[in-house]
Amino acid sequence: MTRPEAQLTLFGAAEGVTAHRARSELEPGASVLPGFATDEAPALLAAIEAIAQAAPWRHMSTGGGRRMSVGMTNCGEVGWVSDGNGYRYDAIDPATNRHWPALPSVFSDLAARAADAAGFQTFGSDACLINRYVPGARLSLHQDRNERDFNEPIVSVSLGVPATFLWGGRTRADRPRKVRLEHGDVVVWGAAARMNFHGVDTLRADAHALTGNVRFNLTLRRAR
Ligand code: MD3
Ligand code: FE
Repeated sequence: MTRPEAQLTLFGAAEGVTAHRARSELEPGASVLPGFATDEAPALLAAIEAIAQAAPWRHMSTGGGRRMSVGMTNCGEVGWVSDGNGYRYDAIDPATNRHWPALPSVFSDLAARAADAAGFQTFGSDACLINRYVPGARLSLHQDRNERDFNEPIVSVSLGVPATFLWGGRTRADRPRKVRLEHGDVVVWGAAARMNFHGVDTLRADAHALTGNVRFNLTLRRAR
């Protein structure tokens, strides 16, 4: 949703280092909210740590049977899993045979506020995929198509080491644009942008005060 008057609004921490980066739309439906999650980052990171205690990091297999370099876990009603039988959302964590940990309100509240700021006033998340990148990890170009309703946006939160996000087009052949995503940045992906191909370039060795050499990415979704 394009709201020209909002383009001048600064989001995120009032005195934060990202305050000079204005909100922007990558294209209609994809809104970047620089630093929107910076204040909550310590609480988000603590929640990630607790979730990973109950549902450990794992490297899932792609459809082709290759081990993904990104470590993953989930929280919420269902979690995204990939195991060679394909990709799906499952209420049970195959690594523990238990339900995934609950979606913390610090995740779902943040996602609702970000979606609202981007023009999606009714978004309620029920699942969160948590990605963990160490130096050398990457996520190849893909679409997110396992969710039930593609009219619902996805809210992503970047934490820790910055990454080069690859923003593709409607087909795999469209050459991706490079977008730097930094600690605290939130992006809301919906409407016309929801089915675009996207990925993450190989993470370089770097250090962040709160995460060391790691980048985390949360994607808050309405899966069901
Ligand atoms: C655009 N994660 O988990 S977040 C993913 O940084 C994923 O870990 C990346 O792609 C990461 O599926 C990128 C940005 C993102 C997430 C979901 C999208 C962009 C999207 C869904 C549709 C369009
Ligand atoms: Fe994705």
